[in-house]
Amino acid sequence: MEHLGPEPPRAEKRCRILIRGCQLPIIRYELSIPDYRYSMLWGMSRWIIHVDMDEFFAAVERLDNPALRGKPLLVGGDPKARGVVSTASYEARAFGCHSAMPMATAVRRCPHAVVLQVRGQRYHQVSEQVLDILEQFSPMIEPLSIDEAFLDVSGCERLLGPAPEIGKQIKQRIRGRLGLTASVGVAPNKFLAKLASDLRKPDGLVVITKDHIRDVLDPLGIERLWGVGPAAAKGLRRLDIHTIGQLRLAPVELLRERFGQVGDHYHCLANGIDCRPVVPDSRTKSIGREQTFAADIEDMDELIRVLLNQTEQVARRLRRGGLKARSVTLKLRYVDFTTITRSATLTEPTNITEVLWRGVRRLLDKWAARHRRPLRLLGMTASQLTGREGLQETLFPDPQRTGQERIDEAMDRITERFGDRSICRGGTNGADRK
Ligand code: TTP
Ligand code: MG
Repeated sequence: MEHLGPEPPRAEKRCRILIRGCQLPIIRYELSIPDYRYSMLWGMSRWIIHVDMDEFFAAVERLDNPALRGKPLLVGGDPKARGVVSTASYEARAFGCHSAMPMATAVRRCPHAVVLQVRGQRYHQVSEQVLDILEQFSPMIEPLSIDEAFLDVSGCERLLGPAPEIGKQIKQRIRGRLGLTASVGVAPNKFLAKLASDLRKPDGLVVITKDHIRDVLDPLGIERLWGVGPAAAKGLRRLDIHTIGQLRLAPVELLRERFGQVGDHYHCLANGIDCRPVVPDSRTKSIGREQTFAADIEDMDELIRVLLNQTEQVARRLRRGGLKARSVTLKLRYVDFTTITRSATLTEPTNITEVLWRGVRRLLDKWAARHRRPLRLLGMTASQLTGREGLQETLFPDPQRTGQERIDEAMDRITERFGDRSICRGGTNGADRK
């Protein structure tokens, strides 16, 4: 773990600010910040973690084929069809290959590289597994792209330990459960956390504490500021501003004059201030799992085992996100790639494994009775999601249902502690069950 910079002198002042009628002690930093709100939010002492998987597509390819270990990999489009590089492994980067470069150029630079096609579905599957792990640490997760996410772990310390320790645990769990490495940044806000995760790639863990912000930021080039693209960087250089330190010292009026409101934003970022909250992915409309089989499957016991396992994972994900689903969908793909879906609406929204399973199992049985054929893909999705707050509690709770909830809780605890494969229901190890 790396803490950056020496202890600088603290320039802060404690004051009291009235927020919605309650007095909160707030530390206001003595900076020339145009908007007072920034210092208010800053005083609230958040801990944000940014997780970014290392050489993601290439790492997944290596995971699935250990013979690729140590070899330079280029994952992307066909060099003959003007394809571009999606990921260059670190071995290939040593030869000057990088993302978004024409594959033909990359192959010229590193002729002995293994060129692999993008397998989007597989990367999404692993991405989901990473999110599953992150959800074990905080419900406040904002996925940014296929291989990175923010977590707000403020307030999790009592349960999980200090934020840097949580960052370390996240890395360990991703490595232990998935065999992949992630770079993690831990800091008081999103901008600094994202910057931190990028400072010691691969397999890094960088913590930026409030006291070290200037030491970390000042020497960095302005292009490291989140949101400063090539055009803005050019504009700043024209003002003779090349480093974040120089930007911090530039008069905010000058920045405002040159860049409008964005000038204020640059000024705040250069001072290490970013009050943007972590926004959990509220766009989630459904949660699903699917599996493409290496060899087509017709055997019902086997299909039931796969489907029950998927249902357990989906139900667990719902419970962790505080969500309930009103409908379930079964997805089936035949050998000739024809894909069909079958949906059912449940009597009430639920995240109980048993109830979701009954719904999806009924759909599978109905399909099997009339159309049973070998399958190359099987999947299930829970949709029409509702948060807990939108649901009415039943006046007289069904005793069987609360029993099932207790079973789910116990299984979730075991899974969280020992991993996905540590415990399974009767049906998932071959026995049929209705
Ligand atoms: P990145 O996190 O930017 O890159 P990376 O994970 O390959 O490498 P690093 O160790 O530096 O984080 O992007 C994540 C994935 O997104 C990457 O593996 C492939 C995909 N991607 C593209 O398809 N095209 C692109 O131009 C970039 C930058 C990424
Ligand atoms: Mg990455």
